[in-house]
This record gives sequence, structure tokens and C-alpha cells, in this order.
Amino acid sequence: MTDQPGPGPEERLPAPRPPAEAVPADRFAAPPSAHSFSLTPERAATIVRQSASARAVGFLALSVVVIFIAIYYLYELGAPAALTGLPLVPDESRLAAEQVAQSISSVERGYNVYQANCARCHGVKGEGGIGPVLNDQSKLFQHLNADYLRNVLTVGGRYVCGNANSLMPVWADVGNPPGPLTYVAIDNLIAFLRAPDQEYVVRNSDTLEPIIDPLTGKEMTFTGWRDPTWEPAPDATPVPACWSDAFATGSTPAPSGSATPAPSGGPVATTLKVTAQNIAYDVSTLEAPADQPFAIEFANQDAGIPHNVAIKDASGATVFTGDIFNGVETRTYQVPALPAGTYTFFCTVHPNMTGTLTIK
Ligand code: HEC
Ligand SMILES: [Cu+2]
Repeated sequence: MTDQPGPGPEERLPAPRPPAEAVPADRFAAPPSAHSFSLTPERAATIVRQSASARAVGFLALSVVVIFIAIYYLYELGAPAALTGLPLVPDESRLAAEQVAQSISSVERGYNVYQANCARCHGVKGEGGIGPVLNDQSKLFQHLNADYLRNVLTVGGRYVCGNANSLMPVWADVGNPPGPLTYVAIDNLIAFLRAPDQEYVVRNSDTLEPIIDPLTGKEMTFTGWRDPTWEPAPDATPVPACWSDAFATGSTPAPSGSATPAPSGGPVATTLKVTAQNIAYDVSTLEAPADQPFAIEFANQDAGIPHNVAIKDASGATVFTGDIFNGVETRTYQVPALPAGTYTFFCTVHPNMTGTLTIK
């Protein structure tokens, strides 16, 4: 092809081909065996072998699945009693173990909620203070059940004794007025309050990492309060619905508050004055002469709240317990003669109300 004009229209492309001529060749043919429809004995044997292996593979695969299901069943739901104790059989189902792990973490979170919100009134170990004791077995046995705790935390302290001026606020954020704690925090708190007396790990409330005691280098732990094996004595009086009823002698004004009989020999020379107001004593130190009976004029100014004055010696033994009574009222306790020494006076109801009594 060139840019020059072509020689003429009869020579345009495509150029006509010469007619095709068949090339002579031998016909290609398969050997006679290809045309036969019956199997050779070798081929038949191979096919039989192959299908047997295929069935074996299938059977193995099925067995693996079946065995897996059986093992997984035992792992997840626990082995039937007949199998436990055999080697390789787990003692505990995974679901049960998981439930235990979750309740442990609930208790550990509840511990933090308690220490942050409740310990200042109910004591770090629930021993009581401004608020009533919580770690008492007879209370934990039935009185402080999960429903009751949820009600107290939702309604506030007035749920306990019907005291509208209760010092204990509403804690649940669904209460009226709403408190600071969410449903989950309350659940964890209840789990903590009712935790059995095993050891738990103190954890950081954000990271949930165990907290290491800087002195010992070990994880800090705490122990649950409730002894699950505890049972009340058959003749025990049930815990009163209102905690202060356990203390109050209320309406019957007793002339002498002392548990020990008033000392004979006329009026005592020394009378100490103690006032309780807002769950605290007005004095932190008292002084009395040695080996002489004396009196304590005790004014309870907290309306409807029980207080008393009790005395323990340096070894912690209680040497005098004044009657517990509700305010507002004043009673005079007759205290027997005490040897010289340093004593502690305290309120039986509120372990954080204490002071020092010096006898000399
Ligand atoms: C300001 C102090 C204070 C704080 C903080 C406090 N409480 Fe109380 N709590 C009380 C007082 C006081 C009572 C007694 C109620 C009454 O009679 O008014 C009480 C009662 C209770 C009771 C009922 C006890 C019984 O014997 O029936 C429970 C349970 C309780 N509190 C749990 C808690 C928990 C849990 C927290 C932390 C979220 C908490 N309290 C925080 C003061 C407090
Ligand atoms: Cu008191």
C-alpha cells in the first residue's frame, strides 16, 4: 500500500484467493480400547479403592464433628455426674465458672462504690458509725437481703424507720430526689454487701487493675462480710425492722442508767457532763478521780436517735455500759469506782463517737 493512487479499481483489496485444495492426510483414530464401554479389571479396582477412601474420609470428618460436639457440651455445660473425676473431664462447666467470675468482678466493683460513698458513715468494714452496723451476721442473714437493700438505697434512710429526717440520703438515680448511683452501681454494691466471706482483690475503679500495696508489694485484698454457713440460734430474737429498736429503751425513763447497781453511800462527789448532738459528743476528754464512784449526766440532743456512754479500759474490755436511749432526753449514769488509768468512752450505737477518759 502506498500513498500513490492505485493502478485501478479492479486491483482493490482484498485480493481474491485461489480456491482451497484439501491436503491429503491419514484419518486420526483412537485405539480400540477407547471405544469399549466395559472397565478393565485394573481400572475397576482403582475406582473401588478410591470410593472406599472417600467414605473413610467422610466417616472421619463426621466423627470429628460428633466428638467435638460432645466435648464442647461437657466443656460448656459441665460433665454429667457419672463422668466427673475421670481424667480430662473438667470439674466445672465453663458457664458456671464464667458466672462465678462475673459475680466476683461485681463484688470487687461494689467494694469501690462502698468505700467511696458509704464507709464514712457505716465504717470501712461495715462496723457502723454514724449509720448502723452492716456487717452483722444476724442482719446479713435475712434483714439485709437484696430487695431490702435496693429499697433502702432507692428510698433513702427514711425507709428504715420512717424517720423523714434520716441522715442517709437517696442513693439510686431513680429515687426521688435522684441520688448519684446508677442501677449497675447499686447492683454491684448489693453484691458487695452480701458477698460471702472469701478474699477478693482491690482494683482500680477505672482500669480494674489490681492495686498493689506499696509496703508489701502484693495485691491488696478484702474479705466479704457474710458467712454463708451462719444460722441464727433457734431462740434468737429476729432483727427488728428498724435498727434503732434494737437499742432504744425509749419511752420508759429509767432513773439510774447504769447496768451495774448504783453504788451505795449517797450522792457521788463528781458529776461529768456529756452531750451528744449530730451523732457526736461535745467533749473529747473527760477526767474523774480514781477509786471513787462518779456520775455522768448524759444529754442526748438527737431527736429519735439512740446514744449512750460506755467505757472501756486500755485493753479494750468494757467496764461500764450506760443504757441506750433515744433523744431528746437527759439521763444520769452512776459509774462504779475505777482504778487510775486511761480509758475510752464511746457510744455503743455509733462506734465513731469516742473520747478519752482519764482516771487519776
Ligand atoms: C451520711 C451518713 C450515711 C451515708 C453516707 C450512708 N448511710 Fe446508710 N444509713 C445511715 C443512717 C443514719 C441510717 C439509719 C437510717 C435511719 O434510721 O434513719 C442508714 C441506714 C442504712 C441501711 C439500713 C440498715 C438497717 O439496719 O436496716 C443500709 C442498708 C444502708 N444504710 C446502706 C448504705 C449504703 C450502701 C451506703 C452507701 C451508698 C450508705 N448507707 C451511705 C447513714 C448513712
Ligand atoms: Cu450514738
